[in-house]
Amino acid sequence: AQTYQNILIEKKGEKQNVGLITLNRPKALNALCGPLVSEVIEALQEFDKDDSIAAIVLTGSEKAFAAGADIKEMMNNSYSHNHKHGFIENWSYITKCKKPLIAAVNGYALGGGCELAMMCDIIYAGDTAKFGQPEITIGTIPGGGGTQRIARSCGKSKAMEICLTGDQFTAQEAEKMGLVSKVFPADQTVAEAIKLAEKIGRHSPLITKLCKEAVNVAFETSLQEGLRFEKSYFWGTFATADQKEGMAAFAGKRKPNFKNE
Ligand code: CO8
Repeated sequence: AQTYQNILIEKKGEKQNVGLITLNRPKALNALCGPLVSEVIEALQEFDKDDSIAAIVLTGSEKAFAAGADIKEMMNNSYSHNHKHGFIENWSYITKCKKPLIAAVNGYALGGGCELAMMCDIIYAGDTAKFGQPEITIGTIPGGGGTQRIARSCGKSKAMEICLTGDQFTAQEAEKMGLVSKVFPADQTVAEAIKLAEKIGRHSPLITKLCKEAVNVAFETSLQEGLRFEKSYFWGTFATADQKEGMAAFAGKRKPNFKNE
């Protein structure tokens, strides 16, 4: 198995079908240095390829999901360096994962940490979680999707308030504004995220991937184009064995046995 310096990798759940990635750089509150992000991308790609894995959970510690991009690592970057090396462009690989990716957020999710959570498909938060985009307070702006993803999920006023003040906000506020889907006592966040992954994992892996892709299209196209995309995938599911199995199981009053085909 691969050995990592900044993350831990486990298989969880009754069927060991949930991939768990734990950010593990406690000295820097899981600040997202280059090597850490590369390891997250590699681990995600491994789990995405692994047929025994149905869904993936990404978490940090109880103190910090991640306190942002690594300020000390980037503070002396120049514009031309960032441009030449595509600084943090590799982050977008995280959004290329085909399997459901759930963030289980406890503690600080600031700057790049908040953006990393928002790259995931579903966010579960512990009741002590603190979100925020503090980049403005250190003379920069969000660079990992913060200005765009908050605007799309919470609207203009919230996005402006969060990005222009840099103020932290609580898990409860994040739930109210639609950024996170559920809040739990902090010591249960990861277990609940694993349970959610297991529930999703009972469905056809193939159909699950199509469904995830269809929802994501909602954030990238007009409504008409999105509806057309949805319809083509919906029709397309009827070319799969798992659609035949799912509907036959319903009609036969039995549990489906999906084959990922
Ligand atoms: N980068 C580097 N080191 C950090 C970071 C960080 N973002 N956050 C914390 N650390 C380090 C501290 O320097 C400290 O190290 P040391 O012990 O060597 O001094 C250690 O972690 C512990 O931190 P604190 O002593 O500050 O812990 P506190 O509990 O007092 O405070 C806070 C916790 C409030 C989270 C505080 O650490 C803080 O404000 N951190 C910075 C938060 C921030 O501004 N984040 C935004 C960074 S900018 C960004 O993310 C840009 C995104 C760009 C795109 C992202 C794609 C990757």
